[in-house]
Parts: sequence; C-alpha cells; structure tokens
Amino acid sequence: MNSNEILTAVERELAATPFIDIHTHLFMPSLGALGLWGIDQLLTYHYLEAELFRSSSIRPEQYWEFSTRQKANLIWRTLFVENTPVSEATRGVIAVLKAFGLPTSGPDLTEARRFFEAQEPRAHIRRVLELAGVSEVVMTNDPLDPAEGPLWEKGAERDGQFHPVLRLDRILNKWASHWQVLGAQGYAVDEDAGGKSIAEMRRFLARWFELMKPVYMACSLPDTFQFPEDSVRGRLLAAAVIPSCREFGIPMSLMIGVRYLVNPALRLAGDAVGVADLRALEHICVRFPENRFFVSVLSRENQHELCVYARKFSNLMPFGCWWFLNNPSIVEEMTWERLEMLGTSFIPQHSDARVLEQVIYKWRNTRRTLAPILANKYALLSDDGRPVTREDIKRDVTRLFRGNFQEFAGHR
Ligand code: RAT
Ligand code: ZN
Repeated sequence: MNSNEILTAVERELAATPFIDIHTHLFMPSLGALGLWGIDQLLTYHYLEAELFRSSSIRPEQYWEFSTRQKANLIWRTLFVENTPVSEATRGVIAVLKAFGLPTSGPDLTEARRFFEAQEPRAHIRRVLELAGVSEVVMTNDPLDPAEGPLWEKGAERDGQFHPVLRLDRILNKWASHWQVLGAQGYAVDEDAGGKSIAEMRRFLARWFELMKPVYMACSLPDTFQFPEDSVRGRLLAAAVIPSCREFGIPMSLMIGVRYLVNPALRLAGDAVGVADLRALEHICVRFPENRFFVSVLSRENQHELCVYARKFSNLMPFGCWWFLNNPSIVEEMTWERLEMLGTSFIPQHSDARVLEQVIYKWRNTRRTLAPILANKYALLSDDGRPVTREDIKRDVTRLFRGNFQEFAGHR
C-alpha cells in the first residue's frame, strides 16, 4: 500500500471497529432519570459554561438562578450566534446537530428542542451509540449518591451495552463529610478511618461489588496526591480499596491531577489542573504488583512520565486524553508519544461524555485526529522495510479500542 492507500485503510478500520468507551458519565436506561440528553443538556455542559463566562458579562450567581432552558438559550446566543463556535466544546454541539440533520446556525433552538422531545429514550440511546461507532460504554456509578445508590439497591435492570464502575470519590476524597453516611448505613466507621473502619470498608466494597458487578473501581485524585501517605485516603486505598480490587479480580482506575474548585462560583466548571508527582504511581505499582491500574493524568506535563512508568510496570494501563487534554492539538501530541513509547499497548481515548449525544462528536473527533497519526506510523514502518497489511491495521485498531480494555479488565 502507498501512503494514500494506508490512510484510507486506517480510516476504514477506525470507522468499522465498534469502540468500547471506557469512561463516561452516561447511564443505562434503567437509571434513566440520572441520564442527561438533548439540546438543553448539550448546551449546559460544564465545558461550555466555563466558556460562557468569558464571552458574556453575566455573573455565575445570576446564571445559576436560571432554568436549564434559559441557561441553554443564553449559551446558544452568546457562543453560537454572537460568536463563532470554533472551540472544541462548541464545535461538538454543531457536529451533533448536523448528525441529526438539525439547523446549525439558527437564531433559536425551537427545531432542535422539538426533535429531541420527540425521541423515545431507549431507541434514541441505541441510535446514538450506533452513530458514535461505540458498542459498549462504561458508566460512573456513585454508591453514595442519594439519587443513585437506592436504584442499585432495588436491583436496577442491567443492559449489555452499559458497564458499571464503582466510583469512590466521596469515600476517598470526602471522607469527612461521608463517613457518617456510611455509619447510618450500618458500617462501624469513624472519622479517622481507624478502628474497625478498614474491615468495614471492605465489607461495604464487597456488598457493592455484589450489587453492581463493576468492571473496575475508580477515583479522581488531586495534583497533590501522594502514596504512601498517612492520611485517611492513604489508609483506605492501601488497606481497603486496592486489596478489595485484587480480591475481586478487577482493576482500579486512578485519574490524577485535578485542582478541585479553584473557582467555586463556577461549580462543576470550577476545577483546574496541576502537575502531579507520579512517584505516587510508581510506589503503588511496586507495592501492588498483583493489582492492575488504569491511569489517566490530567496535566500535559505528566504525560511523558506516565509513558515511562507504563514501560516499567505492565500492571499500569494509560488511558484517554482526559478533560482539558481532549483537544486535537494535545491528543495528537499524546498519541504520537504513546505509540512511540508503548506500541499499541495503551488505550488512546475515552469520551468522558456526560450528555448522551456527546459520544457522537467526541468519537468522531478521535477517529479524525488519530487516522493520520496511525497512517503515518505505518508509512514509516513500510519505508523501513515492513509493509503493513489490512489485517495488521485491523488487529491494531481492535487492540487499541477494544482488546486492551477487555483484557486488562478481565472482561470479555
Ligand atoms: O471531564 C469531566 O466531565 C470532569 O468534570 C470530571 O467528571 C472527570 O471526568 C471525572 O470523572 O472526574
Ligand atoms: Zn469523567
């Protein structure tokens, strides 16, 4: 194949391979009330809310008083009518509207609203996943969310396209405001996570493992994350969470580098990023060689180091270009680096979709950005003396976007 033929073959394979989206904030149909979809939710995505305040004089306190519809109207007018939607998050909304044949430059949202209101949720979910080229999505399930926990306790109906994840941020990052919630549920834990707390946490995790059957446990972590550490989080991780993952044979996902609420007035849009000390990760991989860790780091500056650690520890699986990194310029740089240092032994991307239809644009962007990168690697390889075949390309794309997750999670 010449380089044009290689590019076409890569594009075809990327389009034909159903991806597994290994981290999202979407919900299976039986948790429907928690799931976000439609134009008003797309427009009030927190990535867009952060952009609104740069182009409008509205103050956050005023904005939060609005209804969802009013917020969406304001964001549409500010970022899509009065300005050109060139940012990644705004362009995404345009791509979704286009995918459904809706107007992309109208003065208001009437037609889009009419379209989404007419959709039957379950059929719409199937259609959206199909359009996104995604066969399965991995959820983020919070057992201590009062709106979610009880639905699992009642035995929420499972769905083969949605896999649960036991998300532990409230426990590992917000113990001070949650240990009493655990206490009220009958777990004998205390403020310092001392005494019986560790054993009780293991009982809690075992119960939720049974209820949810999660494909992994997960936590986001600050840029200041250290391990080992004599803190509630350090103790809970080392003595409860990581050993439980091992016992149940599932990986732990560590998402490191958030600077929580640097601007609290922006709420969900108020987090920032900081460079983390990845020695914490080194210490975890050394101390728990029988465990497996999915790892995403938020700082651009930490990416190269993460690749180096992945070369040292085969129980570490780098994944995704997370949050502020999910822009073509940075995705490109990270993917080059990962292919060069790790071959095909990593997971290039997850969508982090919070609103159902976002998977359409996020995966379309990923395919578009990655095609020339993969094609370039194959062209270089051909130049160096090893022609690539369509079978090679198919095997690689399948490994990157399905196999690495399935194997690492022990999930087939
Ligand atoms: O990307 C995001 O939507 C963030 O707000 C976070 O949810 C992050 O992805 C996380 O899972 O903590
Ligand atoms: Zn997320």
